[in-house]
Amino acid sequence: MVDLRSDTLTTPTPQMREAMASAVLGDDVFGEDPTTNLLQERVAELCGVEAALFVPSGSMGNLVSLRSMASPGDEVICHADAHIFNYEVASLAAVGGIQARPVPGHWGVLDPENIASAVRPAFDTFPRSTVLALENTHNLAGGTVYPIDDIRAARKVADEYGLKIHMDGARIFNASVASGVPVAEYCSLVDGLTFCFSKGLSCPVGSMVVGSKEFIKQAHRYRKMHGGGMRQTGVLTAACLVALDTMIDRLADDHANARRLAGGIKKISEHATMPVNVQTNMVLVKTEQLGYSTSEFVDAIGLEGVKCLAYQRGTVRMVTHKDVSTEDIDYTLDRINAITR
Ligand code: TLP
Repeated sequence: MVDLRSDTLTTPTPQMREAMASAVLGDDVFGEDPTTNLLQERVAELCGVEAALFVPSGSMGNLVSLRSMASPGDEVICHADAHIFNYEVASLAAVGGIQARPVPGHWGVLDPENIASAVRPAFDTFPRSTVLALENTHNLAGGTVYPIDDIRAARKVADEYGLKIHMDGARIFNASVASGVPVAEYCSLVDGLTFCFSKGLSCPVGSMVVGSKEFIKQAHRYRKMHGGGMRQTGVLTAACLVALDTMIDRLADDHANARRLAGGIKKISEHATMPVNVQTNMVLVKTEQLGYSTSEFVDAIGLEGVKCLAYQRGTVRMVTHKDVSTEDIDYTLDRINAITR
């Protein structure tokens, strides 16, 4: 079975399991878990920020970050395809009382002009525009990297209109490995960033929120409010420490496999995928080009032992990760070729 549905499917490495078993533990709600404290210090240093906070999931990381930056009645400007707008059960609105203001973008990137025109005038009738949310890499766009110059341009607009910037960097290490831009440089351009250990970095659980001390103090409070205050978290953060040492550089292998997959699919059907936009570990495939609707394709390739996910707009998503080898990619290509109509 080749499982390309998501990099969240990755299971911890033997080294992670060993570290988890022998982790020194304490009660993290008291701030006394030494392993978690060490992880938070190491992450803050790596990101070049004042503080970092371990949270159970990327969704909670985004929610506590945005609640820390915006109040009920405020508006968060984001890409219309943003994960926070499409895949987080409307938590911003339902839990935070915060409205999303989706704006169109191109391959995950927002035009500064579109950001500026989404900012509300300062008049009591309107919601207050307080935050700009960017996603890097951009999931629905197919794992595209937000170019650093575009982030700088967004920062300029944000400063002009007094907006804070939140970055949903669930896969920020994929972005960094692909672009060569250090994670600290991304962090230096935003007010807060969330990233996940539970995706390509292969940890079983956990995400981080990073930023200033003041911001993390707020996020810490919201984490507790949302039931995310956990006790002996060292059993989880021990795996994250191993991930920092062992799982970042190897993401380049996942990216190479994604390019191999996209290149191979293009040979099978010219317009089924766009290798030029395969920048990290995701490949979007237009199944009609292979003679199938998305659900038919998922079923047909599933019978061949390859799992993928039906996505938006007639596409399926295939994600490479540490449990997918180059041989698995070649097997997948062979099977796609065999079933193409
Ligand atoms: N994304 C999942 C699904 O929800 C689609 C996946 O398989 O890709 N931000 C981004 C950009 C994400 O891709 C995800 C997860 C999250 C946030 C939420 O992370 P979790 O699942 O830890 O809450």
